[in-house]
Amino acid sequence: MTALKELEGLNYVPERQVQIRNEMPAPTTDLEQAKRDLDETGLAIMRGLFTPEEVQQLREAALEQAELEREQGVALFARPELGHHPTKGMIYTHVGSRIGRPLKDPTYQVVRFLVNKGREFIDLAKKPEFLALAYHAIGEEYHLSNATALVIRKGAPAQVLHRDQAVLSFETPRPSMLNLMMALGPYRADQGATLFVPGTHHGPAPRYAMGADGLVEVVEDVKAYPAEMEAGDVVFFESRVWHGQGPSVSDEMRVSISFIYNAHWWKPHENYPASIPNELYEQLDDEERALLGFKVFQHGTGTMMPRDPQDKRRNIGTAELPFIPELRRGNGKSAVPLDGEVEEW
Ligand SMILES: O=C(O)CCC(=O)C(=O)O
Repeated sequence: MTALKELEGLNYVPERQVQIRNEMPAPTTDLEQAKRDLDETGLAIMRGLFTPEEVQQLREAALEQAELEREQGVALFARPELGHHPTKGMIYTHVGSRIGRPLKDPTYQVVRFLVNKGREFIDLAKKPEFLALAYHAIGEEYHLSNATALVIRKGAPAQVLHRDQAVLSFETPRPSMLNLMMALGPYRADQGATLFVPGTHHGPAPRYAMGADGLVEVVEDVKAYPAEMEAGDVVFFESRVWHGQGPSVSDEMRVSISFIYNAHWWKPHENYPASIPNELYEQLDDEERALLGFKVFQHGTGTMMPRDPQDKRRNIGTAELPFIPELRRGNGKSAVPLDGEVEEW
């Protein structure tokens, strides 16, 4: 008899038996090798995916956006010497994080929602090798969770080692997300190259304690290795492997783009169905909308309803819903049947 979980459509993915390696993988141009590295070490570095011109164009676009966000007082940045904001929370775990205009170059700046900030970033998120490794790691349907540019400058402290799926309080047999970091210039240890503890993707999660300086630190005494890369290299890492941004002591900026893809049932970091401008929505094809989380795969997770009778945003992969407001006799509001027609059965 066929086991229920093996029936078509139930997303049964057999677990892979892998030999865990506690060493950094070498950069590779071979996608199959990258898949093996990801399985065995929790990360993989790919080389040769981009021309120098492509890297330069992405770098210029990311840096121009970052500069204008600073100029226009809407930058998400950190300057550790500022300490905690008197009233507001931190951006991620970065001490001295602020939203506004930095009065001097911040040690950390993140440009979020890149998909709203240039067609080239959406095209980049569709790179076949990125999608192949996302599917390989996650093992089922997924969509984009996060698209950011990062600029790290001298004085940036090391980020606390963490797992990207740290919100889960239990171990998972597969990762819920695949993260990648593309180097848009040199990506050396002295510039804060991402640090990894290879082989930690098969658990347990790091434990944390408050250090003498009042900052959170990892209890385990582990060796973390920098993923040093050339411009255009990409490090892919699954959401269970321990990692964190390294400290920068260099006058040369570290510039990178990060994408996270997550399993279709995971709450994404960036809620694109709620956040992308109408103008962009209308330019996207169905494949792109699916990548941004508009597709409903199974069990109705992520179902949308029109926000007003004119709303054009729709799910893909499930029945379209009509606009239905609060209906009370005499409140003057009405529902709008689909296509203006009521089906009677
Ligand atoms: O910037 C990096 O090197 C790593 C970033 C990261 O892991 C994070 O922000 O969670």
